[in-house]
Amino acid sequence: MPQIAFVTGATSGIGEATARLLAKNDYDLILCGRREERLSRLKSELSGAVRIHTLSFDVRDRKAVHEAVDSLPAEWQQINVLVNNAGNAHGLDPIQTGNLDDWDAMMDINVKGLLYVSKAIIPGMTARQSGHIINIGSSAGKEVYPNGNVYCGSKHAVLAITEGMRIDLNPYGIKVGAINPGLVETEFSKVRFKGDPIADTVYNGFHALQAQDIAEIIYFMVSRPDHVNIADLLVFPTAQANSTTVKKN
Ligand code: NDP
Ligand code: 8X3
Repeated sequence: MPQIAFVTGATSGIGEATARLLAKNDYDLILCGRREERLSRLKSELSGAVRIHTLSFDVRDRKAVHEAVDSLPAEWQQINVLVNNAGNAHGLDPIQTGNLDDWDAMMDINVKGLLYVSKAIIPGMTARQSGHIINIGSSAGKEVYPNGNVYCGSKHAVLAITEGMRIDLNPYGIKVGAINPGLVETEFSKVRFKGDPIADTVYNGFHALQAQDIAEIIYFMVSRPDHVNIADLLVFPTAQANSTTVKKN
């Protein structure tokens, strides 16, 4: 029977690349995001050899998350893999001038949204005593950089929650791991800089990670044998040494 993967943030970037790669590797997919037209397009494109089910909800909305997961038809309920990927940075300001709406967005989406989705899906995994949860953290969850304050806080929280999940779900044989990427060229900077043209310059002058690079790591993680759990991965583009050191042409 094909495995079922539930991918949040599948409408662009890392989530979309992961959806494409898992589909190529015979996973049936539950794809989530707010932009319904993108979900429908992806569904038409990927359906065929594998089955695709789409769910449109905002991960900040606790009720919507639970209603979406509860709405899954019986044949979609045995979720083998959860990729908690939905998230973004909002703004890049010093703490003293930070925007409260940006702070709310980052904590509500990156931290609480991840928790709501996990809370809805984990009971099925504990009941079946199997499953694999992969949380997309960030190098910003391992170190703090100037003006990164709250985004870094949200990703440090993702890492702590990942470790907590791994401990608490250990008796159930559920694998839990995190991938913590550095700079990946996606729509991330467009969101962070809210349409400011500076977003187009972030990946200039060096070869940034691509969404496909992270998708390949996710596939590597889920394709390990049963006794192997990749718990925590930090991955940079070769040009990047840490959050503030990037070798540019
Ligand atoms: P993108 O902006 O390309 O993708 C973000 C995805 O998250 C979209 O599919 C978006 O879907 C979804 N999303 C955002 N907010 C919500 C919400 N409120 N409810 C539901 N879905 C939401 O960025 P990336 O692919 O780069 O980001 C994916 C993850 O990777 C994030 O967690 C990010 O923090 C992390 N990351 C990114 C790095 C980078 O440099 N790009 C580096 C390290 C980590 P929609 O708008 O349709 O809802
Ligand atoms: C995204 C990478 O360096 O913008 O998590 O924080 S960074």
